Amino acid sequence: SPTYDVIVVGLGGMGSAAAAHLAARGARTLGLEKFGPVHNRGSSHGGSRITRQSYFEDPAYVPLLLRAYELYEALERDTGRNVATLCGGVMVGRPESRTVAGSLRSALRWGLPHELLDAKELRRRFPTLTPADDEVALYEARAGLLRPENTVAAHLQLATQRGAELHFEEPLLRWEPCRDGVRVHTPENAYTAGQLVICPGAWAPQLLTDLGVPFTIERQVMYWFRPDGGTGPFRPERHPVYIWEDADGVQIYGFPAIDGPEQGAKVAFFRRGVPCTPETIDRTVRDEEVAAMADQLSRCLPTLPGRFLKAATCMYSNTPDEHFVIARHPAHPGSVTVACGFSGHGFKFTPVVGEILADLALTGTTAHPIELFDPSPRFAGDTPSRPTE
Ligand code: PYC
Repeated sequence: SPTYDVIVVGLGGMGSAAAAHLAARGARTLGLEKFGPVHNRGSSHGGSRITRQSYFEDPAYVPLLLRAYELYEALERDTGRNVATLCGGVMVGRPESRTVAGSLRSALRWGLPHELLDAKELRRRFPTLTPADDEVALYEARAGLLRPENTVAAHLQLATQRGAELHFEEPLLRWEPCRDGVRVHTPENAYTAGQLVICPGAWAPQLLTDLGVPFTIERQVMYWFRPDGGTGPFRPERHPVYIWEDADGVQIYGFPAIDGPEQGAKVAFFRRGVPCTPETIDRTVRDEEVAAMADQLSRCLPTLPGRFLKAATCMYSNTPDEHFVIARHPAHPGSVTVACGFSGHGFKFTPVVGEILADLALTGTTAHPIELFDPSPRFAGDTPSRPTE
């Protein structure tokens, strides 16, 4: 059976980046993907993702973001594709909210350029935003958006150009350790490799049963609206991306109108989905869901929900603490590396995760700071935070 240095399972955001970085280092790389290239069945579609550096989740993410930004530029240069648009971003809420206080903590800890705006200044700069008087914003000029489909396509393009073999519509059935590494079975063939890199996305509960991480897969909805008065004030030249936390801790996030007036502007709830599985996720979006989003927007971006255009679903793969899992597999530390549990905030890291996975697979270690993502100390005794179907 064919033999490789590394097999990458899953060619979505993370796996496509891993394949590109592995191939760039000269590794004989096979990528296996259950669906076609750049598909919309997982967590790497929907036209836009936020990127930002003043990271409210934890300052430990910041060095990785600084590297990711360098890699967005390299990816654009090497492929000619548009990956990142740094239109600026605001993190809005009460000063003590996780969104504002956490962003400020990271900005100060790492000396990142930022401005604090009070409600009046926020309204003046961005008239579509209507904060309450006790809300503030951290503005970051280098925040912005990524194009997820272009990013995946760019990494697949580089992987292929650099000699990786990519097989689509070829799902992993099972794998087992063998004398020289791992043996991987698909409906088409069996392959052996020294190393296996598993980037399962929402299929983590099925593909990583022995990892000991209680994942919760969540259905999320993205909404596109045409604002009252048109998309003019929402053009990316004048409108930031935003994450907005209300007094109850509910977060929404959204984007400028990046695809012209007909396509409107995208907005969604952040971390507020319902448990699902990739097989049973309900892809239809109900009127009540659209109404709930319009109601949330009426307080903070009242012109946005002028006319509902469309909605789409995707999945988050949550860990109980919402931090990633990127590590050698604790049960197979010599031959298997995993990247999973990105908990709804991973896409912006794809190129640097690709670099880390290539480090781990080829050398067993990485110079990047990934201690936070080690699953071993984190989940002993945990059960899924919410029941899955
Ligand atoms: O990571 O910035 C982010 C994000 C916003 C909404 C979902 N993820």
